Amino acid sequence: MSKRKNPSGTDNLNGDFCDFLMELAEYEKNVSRNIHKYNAYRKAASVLAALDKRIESGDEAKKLKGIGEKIAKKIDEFLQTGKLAKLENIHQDEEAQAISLLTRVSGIGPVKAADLVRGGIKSIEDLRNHQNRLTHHQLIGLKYFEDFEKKIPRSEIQEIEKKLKGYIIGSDSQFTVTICGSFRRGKQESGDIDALVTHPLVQAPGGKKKHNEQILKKIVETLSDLITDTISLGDTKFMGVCRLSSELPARRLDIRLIPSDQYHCAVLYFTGSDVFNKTMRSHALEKGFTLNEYSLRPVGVTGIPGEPVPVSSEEEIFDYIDYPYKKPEERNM
Ligand code: 8DG
Ligand code: CA
Ligand code: CA
Repeated sequence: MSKRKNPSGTDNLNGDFCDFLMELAEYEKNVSRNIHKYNAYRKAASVLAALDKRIESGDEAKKLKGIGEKIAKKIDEFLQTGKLAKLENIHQDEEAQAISLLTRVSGIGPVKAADLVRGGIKSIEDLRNHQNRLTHHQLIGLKYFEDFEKKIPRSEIQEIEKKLKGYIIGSDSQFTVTICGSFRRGKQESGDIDALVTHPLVQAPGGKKKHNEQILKKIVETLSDLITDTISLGDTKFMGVCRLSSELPARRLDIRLIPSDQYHCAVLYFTGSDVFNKTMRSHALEKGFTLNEYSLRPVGVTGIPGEPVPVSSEEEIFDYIDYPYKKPEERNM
């Protein structure tokens, strides 16, 4: 059995089920483009990963919230045969395999991947021979394909964090910098680096875009030691590539510039996990609030959201909606 850990750090006794559910989820997202099935498989995997006992049958699994008839049947099939016919078929399907492969390139989504495969472009080598079909982002994804597949060790992100804070806060002590994503949830490895930055002078959306654009541009300039490529640079978001040293792989880095009054909602949102976010958002709705990456707003009887409530910490958001506070490390659903 797989030695995967579950979110609380103990062995995931259902790791093999989670593995096939996550593989099915990726297939639904990238090949079928069925986001509902994608979410259903991921939800089921997250429920099974959190269990402290091994599931022995589909019927037993079906009693859990988030697992229905179809997934229960797959669990039975897997228990009886050790595999899944559906996955075996997918593995034999050359076109599905090619689409899955191409979506691993940063910037290539399911639609573009299907389009390329239809045009006979099915491998990384094919991409290298047809670079005229790729956008700037996709070209960078291709250039660093091998590097971006490598997970980033926590210790390396800690180094990058030190540098980011040193340069940014060194340029102006009123900046606040938080690395969110799986890093903030305490993971030992991450796929990329999600940095959030705020400053009292950052304008709210609808405010002066040019002003924010200048702030973000200056931030990126102070990081020239670290940043090797820019994918895109706007008034709220930098997407690019950073590298600590020439011996280490290049890493994907996003920097988002957030107005102060939206900072805690943004930190909460970009800390994730996205399954956790979904759970918290639906809890908020039950309590009469709508929660997103920008704000927490009460929803009146008319169903129209009111003005954002003032938020001065992450804990306050939990308080408002009567949700027991969860530390970032407890949000790995
Ligand atoms: P990883 O990079 O180590 O693979 O994991 P991650 O840090 O949890 O995932 P991410 O894709 O970098 O996204 C960062 C957080 O952003 C995620 O934990 C929750 C939030 N988020 C959502 N939905 C989405 C979405 O559709 N796209 C992105 N980029 N982020 C999202 O809740
Ligand atoms: Ca991340
Ligand atoms: Ca990210």
